[in-house]
Amino acid sequence: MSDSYQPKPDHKFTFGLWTVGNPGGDAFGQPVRRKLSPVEIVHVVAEAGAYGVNLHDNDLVPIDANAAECDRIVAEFKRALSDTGIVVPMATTNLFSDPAFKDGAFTANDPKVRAYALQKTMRAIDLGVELGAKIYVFWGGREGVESDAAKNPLDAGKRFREAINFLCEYVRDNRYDLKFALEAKPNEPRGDIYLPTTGAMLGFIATLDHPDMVGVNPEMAHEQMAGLDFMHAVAQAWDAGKLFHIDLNDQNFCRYDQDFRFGSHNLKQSFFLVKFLEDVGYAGSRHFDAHAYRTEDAEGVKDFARGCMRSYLILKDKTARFNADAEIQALLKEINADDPTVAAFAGKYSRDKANALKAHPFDRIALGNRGMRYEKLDQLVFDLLMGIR
Ligand code: GLT
Ligand code: MN
Ligand code: MN
Repeated sequence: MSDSYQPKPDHKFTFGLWTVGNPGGDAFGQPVRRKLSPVEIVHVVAEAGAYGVNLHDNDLVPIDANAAECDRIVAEFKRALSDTGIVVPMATTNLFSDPAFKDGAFTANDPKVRAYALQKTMRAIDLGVELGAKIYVFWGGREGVESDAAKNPLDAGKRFREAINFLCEYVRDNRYDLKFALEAKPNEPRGDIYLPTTGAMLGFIATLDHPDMVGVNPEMAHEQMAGLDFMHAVAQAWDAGKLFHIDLNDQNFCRYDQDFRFGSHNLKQSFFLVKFLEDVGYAGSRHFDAHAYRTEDAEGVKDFARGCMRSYLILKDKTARFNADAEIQALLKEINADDPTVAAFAGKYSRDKANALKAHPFDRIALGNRGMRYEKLDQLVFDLLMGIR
């Protein structure tokens, strides 16, 4: 593999313990790979050249571990971090695996489950902060329904809001340097999950007591499951100042949660996403929330991890080529050219401006006849991505 695509810590590439550690079980079949310990995963990720690992509380500490076991596991894990230089930029809570959460966590109908979810999350926040995390993700995989007879979405929304408000206060009270990032998903494992898209999350954040502490963690495959353009969701989050974290992966549109290697499926969408992140100067983690195909062994897992980062770096290189390509840039300039005959109408409203615009003659037929040259532009992008230019 070419050296120019070698990952470095500055690239901020991270993997979840649950991603590289995924043993390949699915709804129809057993695991196919040995379960790696958190310490082993840290070494795999470090050898692949990543910057960090992210974790759920129970990726590291089993849900039924006692205090002494917990201390031992955390100490061993910290040693692996310091041996390798791997950091933990993000942490989260597993509020979906245990049967206690079968009807949700913060939105569960049983108030004891809701209280337990808060307790588990406060403890997991303490652990994440201890490990150095600055971002705390909330993915509510069980926060939904199969039947709307079971739960009123207004109640669910109120409960979710109360939980996030409570936890924001907990972080403030403890003076933790921690921000929250909400991750949307349309369905799976619930039939329908509340707040199913990044756009829905952004609307919800505005209703919180401390909206400044809360942003989003958009996941590529989750928007694609809903048939949406991921880069547009990311752009809206960026515009709102809410792109606190990002989950990169890939998948076929409108299917189950495939979590494929980044760059493995939708080449152009992946390119425009990388281009967006690089052009705006997104400085957060590039987290790969994906896993190796079930066909792979331990070596295939390494191929998967290296492949995610390599594809990102290749697409970053393509971004630089796109931005430096004289023909593409000339075409973009032509497409976006200002028109002095209407320049006076742009920008802020004034009554004079509105009156002048209302009186302005437009050649509607000519507007409709203009060719936009997008076919040519898009083919240039294709040629560039294929290495022809
Ligand atoms: C789970 C889910 C991911 C979330 C993780 C964080 S866990 O694997 O599919 O999209 O980001 O809870
Ligand atoms: Mn996913
Ligand atoms: Mn995710």
